[in-house]
Formats: sequence, structure tokens, C-alpha cells
Amino acid sequence: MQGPFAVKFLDVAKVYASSGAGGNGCIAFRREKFIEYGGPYGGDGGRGGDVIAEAVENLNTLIDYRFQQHVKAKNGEGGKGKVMTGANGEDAVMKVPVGTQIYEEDGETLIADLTDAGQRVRLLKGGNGGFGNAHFKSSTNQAPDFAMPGQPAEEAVFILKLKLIADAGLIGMPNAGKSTFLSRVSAARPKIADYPFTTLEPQLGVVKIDDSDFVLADLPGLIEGAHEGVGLGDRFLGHAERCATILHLVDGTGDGVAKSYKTIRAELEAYGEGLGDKPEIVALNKVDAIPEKELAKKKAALERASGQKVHVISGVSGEGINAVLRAMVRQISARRAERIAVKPRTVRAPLTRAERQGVNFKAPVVPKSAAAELDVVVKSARPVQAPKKKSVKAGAKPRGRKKAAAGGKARAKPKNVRHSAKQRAKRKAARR
Ligand SMILES: Nc1nc2c(ncn2[C@@H]2O[C@H](COP(=O)(O)OP(=O)(O)OP(=O)(O)O)[C@@H](O)[C@H]2O)c(=O)[nH]1
Ligand SMILES: [Mg+2]
Repeated sequence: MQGPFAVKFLDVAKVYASSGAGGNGCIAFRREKFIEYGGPYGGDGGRGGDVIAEAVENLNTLIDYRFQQHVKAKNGEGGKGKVMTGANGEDAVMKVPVGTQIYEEDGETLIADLTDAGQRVRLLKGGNGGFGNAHFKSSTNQAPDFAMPGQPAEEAVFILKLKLIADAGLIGMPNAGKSTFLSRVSAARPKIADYPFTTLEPQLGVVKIDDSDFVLADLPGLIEGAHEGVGLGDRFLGHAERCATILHLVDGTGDGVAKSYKTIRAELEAYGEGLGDKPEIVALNKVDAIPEKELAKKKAALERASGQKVHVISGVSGEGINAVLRAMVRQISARRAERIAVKPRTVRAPLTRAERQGVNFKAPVVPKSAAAELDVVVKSARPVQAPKKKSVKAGAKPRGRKKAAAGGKARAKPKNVRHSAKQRAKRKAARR
């Protein structure tokens, strides 16, 4: 796959979308027996439908949009006589898999990132209906003979890109045993064969271990130079970007396990997008086929190269697999906990007047935890100043509100009292 957006994504689709135009307003006059001067009687046009994108659970690919590239919402109906408003046009809802990103035609300007099932965004707005002539009647124009046309539809081209949302990704050279591992730990049945590049597109499986489960993606094999397009290239690595962890499988039957480990690491670093810093679990695979005297040497070499503990496993015999899965679950749970902590809390609506005045509605909403990290000063509601305390003489009688608080009957504050000229002069003198 070549082209501007071919590099990092498996599933890309181009969609030509247009919203519905608004219906025209109607020009009509009331003409009925026994009703003189019926007057203007034309209704308004209906609204055109919107184009909406919605993430749904049961879709996994964008394949539908390869076959159906045009999405169009219905136009609003024109207004009719008897002041009847035209029907609104139906919205066009584009159902896309969870994890779809919607870009403008350039393929780079992100409009929406649909990461949760049920999430909806309006991509194009339908045109409003035009007013019918009945709308324009007034005392000075009792028989308007004009109406407004409906607003035109909007049109745009969108690029949809799907990144699978897997919790963990399987990375390694071709033939490292990635598909075998996936078929061992999940119900997925990817193709397994003794030649490189058996897997041509990512495969997903749900792994259940102890009380937890997670989604594991088997990604096509990488070879040296993948970031320059050698082999299948690194376009599938986009799917690993959102994983909490990656499981790096190294074929233990081959020579140079450290070298093959380093080759893959170099490809991850070259790909960028933070893949090089992602938590990684390293496993020496196919232990059932490694001669015993070589095992310790290979494990030590791999540990030296990776600088971490290496699991010794076999996708065929099942050896060591549970320990690897548990290590993955630990990293996935840590990431899930992190996400929950960062999720913005629902903000309570300001209740008092002072709170309302203190809210800057135009300010960006930053969750407090994130603000601390970003070193952003989150302005809270303006502090309400505590009333100044007046020194009260000992034994003085409480007056006014204080008297009311003390249980006495407060005198109502006089409103708009007109003072006499003498009183006004006295108050003026006092102010000076
Ligand atoms: N002995 C042994 N053979 C294995 C093991 N895992 C995989 N194999 C064999 O290795 C070969 C390649 O396995 P796959 O699972 O297709 O490897 P892959 O990493 O998915 O390969 P690509 O899809 O081509 O990248 C197959 O012939 C498997 O039978 C293992 O644990 N032990
Ligand atoms: Mg495979």
C-alpha cells in the first residue's frame, strides 16, 4: 500500500460525505370560501440531516467504507401550504469501529478520535430550512410574496484510520512463533506456517488468565530495515502504539538471539511515536526445541542485550506461558489504573453567585492531576472575602441582622427612602 497515509496504518478509508440541504420555504396564500383576506400561508422548510460518525463495538475493520465511499444525509423537505413545515432530513450515521480516527482530506488534521463505544461526533451539519412566506407577514407587509430558500448542504472528504485498541502487542522477527503463541493463549486461530511473513495483517485474541482478561494483537513480523519499507515495512506498528505493553518474542532455535533482539529494538526506536519507551517483556521462545546446553548461554546473551529478566517459553509445549501472561497483566493493570486516575472528574455546576462569577467559562478544562503535571495554574472560583469583623463593644445591644441572628426581631432595611432636605444636608456633611 503506497500513498500519503500508507505508512503506519493498516486500515484506511476515504469517505465522501455530504449533509442534507435545508428545505425551501413555501409561498402560499390562504384561499377559502367565506374567509376573506386569507393572507400568507406558506410553511417553513425542514432541516437537512447531519453526517454523524459513531463508534460501535461489533465492527473490527473499515472494510465497509472501501465499498461504500459516499455517505449522504437526506435533504429537508420543502415547506407546504397551510403553514405546514417540511419534514427534517434523516441524519446519515457512519458506523465505525472503536479506535477509528477521523481526519480531514489532508490525512493529517485530526477531527475526532473515537476511542469508546457509543461515542458520536457530528462531522457535517445539515442546512437549516428556509422560512415560508407566512413567517414574514407583518402589519406593513400583509401579503409577502417571497420565501427563503433552504441553506445548502455541506460537503467534505474524510480520511478514516483505524488503530486497533489492544492491551498488548506481539512483536518479533518472522517465524518467532508469535501466531503460535496467540493461538495457544486465546481462542484466535491465526495462520501458522514454517515460512516468514505468514501473518500479513494483525490478528486479535482475548486472553484470559486468573481473573483478568486482555486483548492481545499478533503483529506481522519485522525485519531489519522495516522502517524503510523492507519486508512488510513497519506500518502495522501503529497498532502497537496504544498497547500498554509489548511482548517481544525471540526465536531460541536460531543463532544470534541477542542480534535479532537488537534488530527489532532498533526498528521500534526508528518508528518513534513512543514505541521505544513502551514497557517490554522479553521471552526466549521455542524452548522445547533448544538443546539444553545452549539454553543457559542463549538466555544469558539475551538478558545482557535487553538488560532485563528473560522469560523462557514455548508456544508449542506451553512452558513458561502463564508467568509471561501474569507479567503482562501486571503492566496492563498498572496502565488501566493510571488512565482511571487521569480521567477528568465531572465538574459540579457552580451553585452560588460568587462561584458563578468566579468561573471563567472560556478557560480550558484541565483535570487537576494533569494540571499539576503540566504546571498549569488552575484558577478556582474567586475566593469570597470574609466579612470584616467589627469590634463590638462589650455589652452593646446587637442591631439589625445581628439582632435577628441573636433571636431578636430585625428592623426591615428601608428601601428608596426619600430623606428630607435637612437630613440630606446632614448626611453630606457627615460624608465630608
Ligand atoms: N518447536 C517449536 N516450534 C514453534 C514454536 N512456536 C512456533 N513454532 C514454529 O515456528 C514456525 C513459525 O511459527 P508462527 O507462529 O507462524 O510464527 P510467526 O512469528 O507468527 O511468523 P510470521 O507470521 O511469519 O511473522 C511454525 O512452523 C511453528 O510451528 C515453539 O514454541 N516450539
Ligand atoms: Mg504469524
